[in-house]
Amino acid sequence: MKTYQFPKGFLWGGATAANQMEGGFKEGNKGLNIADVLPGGKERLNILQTPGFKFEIEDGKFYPNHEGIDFYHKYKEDIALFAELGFKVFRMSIAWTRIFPEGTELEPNEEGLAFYDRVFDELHRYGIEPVVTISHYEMPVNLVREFGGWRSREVVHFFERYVQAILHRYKTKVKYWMTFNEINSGLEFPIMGLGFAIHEEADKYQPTFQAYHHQFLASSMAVKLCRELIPEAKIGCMILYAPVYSYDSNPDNVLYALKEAQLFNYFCSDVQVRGEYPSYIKRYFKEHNIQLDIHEGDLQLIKENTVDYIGFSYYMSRTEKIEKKPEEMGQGNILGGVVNPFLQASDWGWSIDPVGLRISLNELYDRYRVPLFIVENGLGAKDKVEEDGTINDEYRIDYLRNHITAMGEAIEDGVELMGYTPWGCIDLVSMSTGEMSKRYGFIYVDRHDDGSGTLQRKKKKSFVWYKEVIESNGRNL
Ligand code: BGP
Repeated sequence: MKTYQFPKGFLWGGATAANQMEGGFKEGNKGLNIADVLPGGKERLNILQTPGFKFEIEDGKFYPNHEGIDFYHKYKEDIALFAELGFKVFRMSIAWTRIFPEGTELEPNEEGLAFYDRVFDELHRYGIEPVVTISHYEMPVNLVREFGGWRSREVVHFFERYVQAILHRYKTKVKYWMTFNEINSGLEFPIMGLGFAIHEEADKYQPTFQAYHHQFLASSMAVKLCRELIPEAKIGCMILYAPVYSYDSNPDNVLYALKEAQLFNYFCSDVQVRGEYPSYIKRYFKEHNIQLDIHEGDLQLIKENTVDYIGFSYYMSRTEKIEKKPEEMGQGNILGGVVNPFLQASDWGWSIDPVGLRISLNELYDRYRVPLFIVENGLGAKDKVEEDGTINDEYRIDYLRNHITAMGEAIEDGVELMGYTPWGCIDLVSMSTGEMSKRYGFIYVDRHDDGSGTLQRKKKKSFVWYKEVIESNGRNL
């Protein structure tokens, strides 16, 4: 088998998000965030994709994110396992609501700040660098209710206060930052990314793009503050990237795929990396009657504060044609598109396409010429614990091996790749289903969809394999 040469100092690790793992949803004065008020199961996907959802907690309902996997209390045990895997970095997010429970306070919550101090110190004890997402689907519910989420320009100021507080506090502890998780996903899941209390069909245009303008300002502000406070740090954007293939060589379909890619894959990173609104979006704005409210100085702020690197998630590719027949659509494929006859799919209908990762790396690097960081990738699967207690997740090893091979090839293509943090390195609550049974981890957590389980951690077969991958810097796959 061919072996690959990964750069010296390559950032191998794993990725998580506060709302999907911490639990302790009311501990340490934490306020409620969006994920805290979402149920699990089929209901969740409906909510994410349907207009009109109101954020309230219903008594007696089970909310999986409330307890997560209890990282809030078990972080020492988990970090020891990450250290055993040999992680160089650990991607996590800070829950905004631990620092500013309602989002609007003038002073940060000391208990929240102290929790992340403990986590960062524990990581450093093992020489693991944290990679911190500032906002990962964790907007305070209060800002959603009172301000309509990112529709309101006022939220930029609350966010700035939050960013000030964490950059200041952790300036000696965190070298790698990212602003908004999968910023472009708001085009698919406005509730998670943009914090819309109500999302009517008409909101797809004017309010959505106005909210994006506010997020771009907030992101640029974070970059600016980061450069001032921690000049040696690197701060990136984070996008959900899925290369868009045309279903066939019909030029109309090819053009359609290109337009979909411009809007979904590139619009946000064009602004955050190139520092200006792209030319193609002007026509889109005109056709959908979108007129952004842009204040003096906004465009300059965006221009002067572009990101250092692109963090992105890669799970699947997408195949598009203009006229889609219902029988051509994939089951549960959250990004839409039609089934690609050349690809297999996961149990959740996400196409499995390692070559697509090499394509993505080439496309992104050609376009932007800034370092890339794969901060999410992996296979969601139902794992079985055997009678002898082992978990033989060969399918996950195959998936990851093929994707790491694609990374090796892309590096030979000339792509500058900083690191790789597979998603859900420890099993956690799924974002789209709100369930535990869609697992990604090297570490199994005994926790089930109905909330039962001991929360005990167990190493899967992939644990041993990934440890060896890191130890050999990607040579032994
Ligand atoms: C990304 C999100 C993560 C994560 C992952 C897997 O979109 O950034 O939060 O959950 O997808 O998705 P899921 O949990 O739905 O399988």
